[in-house]
Formats: sequence, C-alpha cells, structure tokens
Amino acid sequence: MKKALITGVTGQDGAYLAEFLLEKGYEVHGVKRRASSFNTQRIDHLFRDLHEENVRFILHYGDLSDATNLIRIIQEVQPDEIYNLGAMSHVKVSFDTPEYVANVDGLGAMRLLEAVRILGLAEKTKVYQASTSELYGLVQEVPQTEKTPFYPRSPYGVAKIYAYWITVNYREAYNMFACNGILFNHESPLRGETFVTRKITMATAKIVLGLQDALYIGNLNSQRDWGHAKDYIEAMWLILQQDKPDDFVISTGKTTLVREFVRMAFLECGIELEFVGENENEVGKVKSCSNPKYQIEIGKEVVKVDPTYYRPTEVDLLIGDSTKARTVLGWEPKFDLNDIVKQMVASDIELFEKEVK
Ligand code: NDP
Ligand code: GDR
Repeated sequence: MKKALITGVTGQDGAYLAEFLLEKGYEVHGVKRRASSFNTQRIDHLFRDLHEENVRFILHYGDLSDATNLIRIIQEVQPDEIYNLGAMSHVKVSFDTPEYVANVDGLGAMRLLEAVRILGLAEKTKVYQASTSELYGLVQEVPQTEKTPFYPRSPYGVAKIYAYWITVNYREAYNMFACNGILFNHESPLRGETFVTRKITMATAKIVLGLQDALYIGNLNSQRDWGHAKDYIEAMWLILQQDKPDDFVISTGKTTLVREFVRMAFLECGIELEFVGENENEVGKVKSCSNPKYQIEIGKEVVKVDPTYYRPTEVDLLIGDSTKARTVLGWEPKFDLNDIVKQMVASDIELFEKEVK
C-alpha cells in the first residue's frame, strides 16, 4: 500500500486530494495545525476512529515553521509521496504578514525537502510542491507557460518563488523526485471564504435570500484563469506518477474578469446585473429578476466597490498554457467555469437556506 503525506490537508486542495488518494487505495497521512477552534470541517467525513480496523487516514499535529516536527512525522510515516500544500495562501493577507509567509510558504518547502534528504529518503520519497500562477505576477507574456519569466507581485508570490527554486535545486543537487505544479486559480464549494469566488457566491446566496444587503468587493478588473479544484488535485497526483520529475503548468487556458464572475453568480439565481460607474464608484444594480422565488427590488445596488480590498500591487491578467501537462500527463479538466459557478452558488444557497428556515 502506497503512503502519502499531505501538508495543508485541512485546506480546499488537501481535502479533495486526501479523498482522491484514499479512493486510489493509499494510506493517507495529513499534517494539521493545532488551532483553538475546529479546523477539520473539510475532512471530517474521511476521518474514522483510530481504534477501528483498516484505518487509512491518519492526522498528525505539525507546522511548516517547525523542522523538528516535520522530521519526526516523515521518519514515522516513511511516505512514498509528499504533497506540500500547506501555506498561508491569501495574497492580500501576505502584505500584512510578510515574514510569516516567507517562513511558512518559502522556508517551509525547504524544511520538508531537507527532512527527506537527511532521513535518507531522497531516493524513496517523491515531493510535490504547490507552486502558483502568482509567480508570473506582472504580465511578461500571455498565455503563461513553464518558460515564462517570473515577476511576483506580493510577499506570497515572492515566498513561493523561493519554494519553486528550492524544489528545482533539490531535484538537481540530490537527484530527488521533486516537482512543481504551477497551478492557476482553482475553486470549488470548499474554497476558503475570503477568496474572491467564494466571497461572491456566498454574498450572492445571502443577498437573494434577504440575509445581506450588498457585496463589497475590490478590483473588478483583474482577470483569472479559473479551474475546478477536483481537476487540479488529479494533476498533482499525475505529476508524481511520471518516470521523470518535472514542472508543469495546470490551467484551463481561458481567462475571465472578476466582474464577469459576479455577473455569472447572480445570473445563476435568475438575476441580471447592470454595472455603472468606474473604479471605486462602480456599482452593480439589479436589472431584472426572472426567478419568482427571490423578492429583489429592480435597481437595487447589490455590488459596491470598497478600495480596502485593493492590493498594493496587483496581478492583472493570468491565462495559463497547459499544453505540456495535457501532452505529457494526459491531463484534461472535466469542469468549466459555468460548472464551477453553478456548483458554488447551489452549495451556498443550500448552506444559507437553513438560516432562513
Ligand atoms: P487553503 O488556504 O485552503 O489551505 C491551506 C492549508 O495550509 C490549510 O490546511 C492550512 O491549515 C495549512 N497551513 C497554513 N499555515 C500552515 C503552517 N504554518 N503549517 C502547516 N500548514 C499550514 O489553500 P488551498 O487548498 O487553496 O491551496 C493549497 C496550496 O496550493 C497552497 O499552498 C496554495 O498556496 C497553493 N495554490 C493554491 C491555488 C488555488 O487557486 N487554490 C493555486 C496555486 C497554488 P489551517 O486549516 O489550519 O489554516
Ligand atoms: P488570488 O485569489 O489572489 O488570485 O490568489 P483571490 O480570489 O484572493 O483574488 C483574485 C482576484 O480578485 C480580486 N478581488 C478580490 N479578492 C479577494 N480575495 N477579495 C475581494 O474582495 C476581492 N475583490 C477583488 C483580487 O484583487 C484578485 O485580483 C489565489 C490563491 O488561492 C493563491 O493561494 C493562489 O496561489 C492563486 O490564487 C493562484
């Protein structure tokens, strides 16, 4: 039975990946942080009492800022594959916590690789590093490929560039099977609540149900290449199943404005929006409502821009070219943006309908 170790197992991708690997027959170990409140909601359904037989999902307390626990866990587990998904992953928050992000997102990757090396597991253990389209930052060329130069635009992006290169370096220096997946934005009903897509679908659900007045949002003009997390975690696994370690861009190849995502989310509820004004004065008003379930006033301003959510430096445009992954890994996404919006809005409506009843 293959053993996998996942850092960031309590996050969006960690939860989907753990479920995927369990279905493939792996024994899955996850690193979770000690928190003062529960942080395992996304994986609780996978968890079984350790006293039962054939338990294949095991959690360990740990933190990427602490090399000693990483060494202990890796020694204990002797994993065949490590997926380093743990990170402070919010770009805007990284401007407020730059040193922490450098430590966890940057040095954390090195601590894992070094633990594998000093434990003599360099030949056995394959390592996947969760790299990101945020490495591209300021647009150098589109679509972005594995060869596009990096120009990160946030402390998060800068920390992740260290993690990217230390992964390449350990591969070249110690012959380790260490790979980067350069993943573009990917979303799902499990997406963290402060990322823009989930913030939009939650607000849409609350507004149509009469639980919230308006969505306050930042830059509506940035463009993202949005895929589905379920497709992207499969790519992570495929990357580690190859004969040779390598780095791959994972993306849909299509880009969409944040404003368009907002429009799509409301349309999913039968509400057509009209955007008027510019920059911080822009608002989204209800133009029509074809769903008799929702009592919403025509002309109501349901989307308002709040510059608090602007970033000191922004990544304006991301479009990924994943030809290499599609050719070498045989990877193809199954979901498009319409599916994603539909799933996320439906899930959030279901969530908040309980509050109305
Ligand atoms: P989430 O923010 O949903 O999950 C992050 C995970 O990392 C959580 O389990 C979190 O634990 C854990 N974590 C945070 N700090 C530490 C720490 N100090 N030590 C150990 N674990 C920690 O992110 P996603 O699932 O969306 O993303 C997974 C990875 O992929 C991240 O590294 C992210 O940067 C990267 N990425 C994500 C993309 C996306 O669009 N989703 C695109 C490209 C890359 P807790 O639950 O306790 O907070
Ligand atoms: P991103 O995702 O920064 O691309 O990083 P996020 O959803 O946070 O932002 C996408 C774009 O939307 C704009 N935006 C807002 N963003 C947030 N969070 N909140 C708002 O209110 C808001 N209004 C507008 C942002 O300015 C930005 O342009 C995500 C994370 O998952 C990273 O960990 C990952 O590496 C990258 O995707 C690829």
